Amino acid sequence: MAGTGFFDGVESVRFEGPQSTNPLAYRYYDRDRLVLGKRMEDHLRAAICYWHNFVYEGGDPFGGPTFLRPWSAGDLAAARLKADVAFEMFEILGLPFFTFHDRDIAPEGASLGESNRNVREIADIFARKMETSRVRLLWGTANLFSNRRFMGGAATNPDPDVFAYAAAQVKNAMDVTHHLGGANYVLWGGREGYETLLNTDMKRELAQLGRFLKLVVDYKHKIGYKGTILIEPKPQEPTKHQYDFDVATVFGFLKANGLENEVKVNIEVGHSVLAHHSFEHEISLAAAHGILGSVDANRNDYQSGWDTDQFPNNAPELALALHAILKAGGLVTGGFNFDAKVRRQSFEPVDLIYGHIGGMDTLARALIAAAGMIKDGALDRFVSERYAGWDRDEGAEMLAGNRDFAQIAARVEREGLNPQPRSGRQEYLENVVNRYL
Ligand code: XUL
Ligand code: CO
Repeated sequence: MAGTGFFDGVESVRFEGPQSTNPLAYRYYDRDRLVLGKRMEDHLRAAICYWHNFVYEGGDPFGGPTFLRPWSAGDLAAARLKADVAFEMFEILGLPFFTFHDRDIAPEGASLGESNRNVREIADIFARKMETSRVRLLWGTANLFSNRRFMGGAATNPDPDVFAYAAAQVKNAMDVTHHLGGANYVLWGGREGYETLLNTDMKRELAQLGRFLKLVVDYKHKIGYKGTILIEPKPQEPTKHQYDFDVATVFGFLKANGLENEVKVNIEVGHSVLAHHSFEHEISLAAAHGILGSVDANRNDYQSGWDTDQFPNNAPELALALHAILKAGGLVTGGFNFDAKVRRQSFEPVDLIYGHIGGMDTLARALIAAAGMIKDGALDRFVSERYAGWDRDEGAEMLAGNRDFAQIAARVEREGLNPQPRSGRQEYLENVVNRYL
């Protein structure tokens, strides 16, 4: 493979089947395989992220970079090299999408104007490369958390000039996402929260955040952007408390601002864990509220208490989430973005490839298992029978609001109602799930 030579010796990764021992092949991810009548690639819509692969250099709080990438100079020439390497990696992995923050792809300039020009210059390179590549943009976003100007928040900053700066930066990132045909635009409130209530007016900050989101939605319509606006919930880190804590909090916030039909959620596995929810809980709640948008696929260490962004490798766990996604009708504009990074000691280019192969095979196995559960129907049948009473007679009348307390009480006495408990059958259902794993 000609090009930068960064991935020298690594061939395109192909599907070879479960019996393959080739570490550079997919064993389960077979993009054209039909699952419930839809291609695997179209179910999963997997994306490779820019930041963990091409920006993260292996640093941790105790030590600096270990990866020593050839683009670490951080200037525009380095950004061009990074773009070349990125598209080589997209080609090798054969995944259909990528994602980025504005600051991932191009260096910050001396002014916002210069920064925006840098972003657009690299985005133009992307556009040219996309003419000959299959890869598409799943989503773009703006980094409103790394620069020190955002230390006190972006939209929720006490200084309105920071709000304005953030708006100008997001405008440019939305323009670029639109230009590249991005299927979604993401807002993760990196520092939209507080460190201490002693210096914080929470009421004002929530109003500012609501105003900012309305400006984003207005601008989307103004430029005719058809993609989905997504909020990515996270309960903490970097701030002690983030306002977009979890799906329930984000839904309440959207309702309060009348935006529940305009904005959906991008749910990250590790963020769910940090909020003390299971990933499938967050998926199911978003689906119940009609705001399931997209997924940031990764896994969190269950002991660490921070966001470890590891590659997914637990198919049984993910199968329950995939089951919830399939039940909800699947992802539409969304997909599975690998918001995952290799560990600090995995400094060789091939490690980036291994990470994604493992992640894809895990997603594929989870999808196959979930499709089996859907086909079998035992889980769905049990649940619909469990609630069947609400679909008819007095159950339906009560739910529709056609009975008041007095009428309900009168009927209970008249009919001598004495409801008997029924088993929740948890163990039976867990055994059904295990048939497919
Ligand atoms: C941070 C995180 C971000 C968002 C995009 O925890 O998940 O990378 O996905 O800003
Ligand atoms: Co994320």
